[in-house]
Amino acid sequence: MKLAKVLLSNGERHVAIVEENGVQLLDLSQVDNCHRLSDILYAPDPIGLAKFLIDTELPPVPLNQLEFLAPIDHQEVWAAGVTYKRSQVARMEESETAASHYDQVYTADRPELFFKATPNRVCGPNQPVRVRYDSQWSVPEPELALIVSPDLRLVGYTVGNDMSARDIEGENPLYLPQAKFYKDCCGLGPSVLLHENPLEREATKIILTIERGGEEVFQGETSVAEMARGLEDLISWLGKENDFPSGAVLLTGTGIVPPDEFTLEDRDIVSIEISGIGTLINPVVKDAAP
Ligand code: DO4
Ligand code: MG
Repeated sequence: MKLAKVLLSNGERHVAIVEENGVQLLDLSQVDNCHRLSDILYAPDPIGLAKFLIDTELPPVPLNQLEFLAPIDHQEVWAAGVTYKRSQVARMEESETAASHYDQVYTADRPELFFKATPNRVCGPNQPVRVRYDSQWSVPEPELALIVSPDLRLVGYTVGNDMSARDIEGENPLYLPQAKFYKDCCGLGPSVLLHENPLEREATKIILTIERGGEEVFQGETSVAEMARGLEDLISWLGKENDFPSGAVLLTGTGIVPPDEFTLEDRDIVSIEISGIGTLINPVVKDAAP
């Protein structure tokens, strides 16, 4: 089952079950203390609860009569890095001085984890993700995103984009927060696939496509099987000496990095497809330097 936050043409926002051709709106007021999407995601039986909440008064809404919003409430967004060989190689090329750090973290027991975004910095489907005006070398990072409950259960999956300024990170690894954390730095959506069975990692393909002026300028593909770490293992590191009263979203690292000569430009279109989970499409915005 997939759940989403949607905006209807009359301006109403709802939580909904996503079906083949439309969404079924939910009436959260039927249950005490159920106010938002994450209250359903963190429930002991999210599928049973979502079915119970179906608003039988309302017919399904066709997909062309709504917008999907980022499937986030009050969660912090965190990210893991250098979890795929391709990312390790790309980072080592980015910075000669820091190469050994990336090399070591790829095989170390402790993963690289960093704070990625607050909800106000997250873009939903079709909202512009941003390239910093002070970066001349930026890329999208297409990543499987895990929805983690306050008690550190993996409850769902969505598509994530960890926008990254490679020149800023490459200049000095201490600049990582500036390379990664800024306004509109993260894409999430369009919906959350509830975690029912373990993910089939080989079959879960991630495809990144970038278009410029109607032409494809990059396409790359990987699968979650290429990731060198376990999903539950990443969550358990995230939870060490940390509390997430609102839960967390954890991006799991990129396995696709465009060639070094590639940088995103204003008005590029980034499309990230993860099989079985969804396709997240965002235009890119880059302002002129003030
Ligand atoms: O070390 C830098 C960040 C790595 C990252 O974001 C990734 O591998 O996806
Ligand atoms: Mg990343």
